[in-house]
Amino acid sequence: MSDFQTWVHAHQQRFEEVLRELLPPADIAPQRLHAAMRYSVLDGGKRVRPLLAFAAGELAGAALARVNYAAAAVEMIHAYSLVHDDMPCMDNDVLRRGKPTCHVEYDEATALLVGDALQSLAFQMLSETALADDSARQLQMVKLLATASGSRGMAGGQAFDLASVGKQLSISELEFMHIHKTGALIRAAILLGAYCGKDMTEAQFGKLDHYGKCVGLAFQVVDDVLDAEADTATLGKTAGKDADNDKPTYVTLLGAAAAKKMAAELHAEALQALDEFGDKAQRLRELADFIVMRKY
Ligand code: GRG
Repeated sequence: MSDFQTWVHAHQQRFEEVLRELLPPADIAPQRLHAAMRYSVLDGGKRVRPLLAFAAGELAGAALARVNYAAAAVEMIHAYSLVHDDMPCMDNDVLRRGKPTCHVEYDEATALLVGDALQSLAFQMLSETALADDSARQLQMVKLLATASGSRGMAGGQAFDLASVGKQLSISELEFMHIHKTGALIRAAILLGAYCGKDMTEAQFGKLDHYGKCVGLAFQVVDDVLDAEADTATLGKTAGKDADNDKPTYVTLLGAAAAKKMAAELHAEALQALDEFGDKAQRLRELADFIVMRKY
């Protein structure tokens, strides 16, 4: 295993325990809802957003105990979005993270509540202990996650996505959609990790944010390529859904080769944004490599 793989593996395992502790126990009422929340968050997923938060936290010299809460908040928002996205009123999918989707394993009403409750819990995570050196910064963190996940972020991107089915979008419209639907939360994960640490200059936060914008979009471009080229068993979710649902993607708009080239360009731009940080940004560089080269 490379040093990076060891780092990823150690954080994934450690973070799983953090999530187990932070989620409500399944034997406390309402048991079924709590069990469904744990089912949807635990034992699955690459944990890319938490890993980005941990790497940005390392860069900013943040205490791990703080970043745990910020990363958990982001992962809970992400898990809620997947649960809702899979429901019959949206993407209507039966497989997620290699297991039946929440509404299939439980029922639709429970899946709806799982998303609602995870969203609330995310904001509890960001507000119940001190995560930043001053309260103004922590308030900014709460606002950042709210904006990134709301109608001007992820939920708005999802609305745009639902409205785009069967339509021909321009590249800039597709980019707008994905910067919101997928990119906003990835970008927030990075800044939240960094905000847990020592103050950086606004220019440095700007560089980190630009890195986040590039890897967030690259993540989606690669997702489009994988949806078209990988198989269901490898992805742990249904492959080929975009074409089946007549959704515009980077592959349908540009073709697979140009989409891969775009991912490579975004990767290079992301690395460039980290230039001034030196060795401290090594994990962020490696995560950018992983996001672009991933196979699932
Ligand atoms: C329902 C408000 C609301 C939003 C849904 C994120 C999202 C918005 C929908 C998910 C649909 C989708 C497949 C988007 C493509 C990119 C993406 C977010 C993939 C899933 O993220 P991964 O690959 O998943 O990080 P894991 O399971 O590894 O955490």
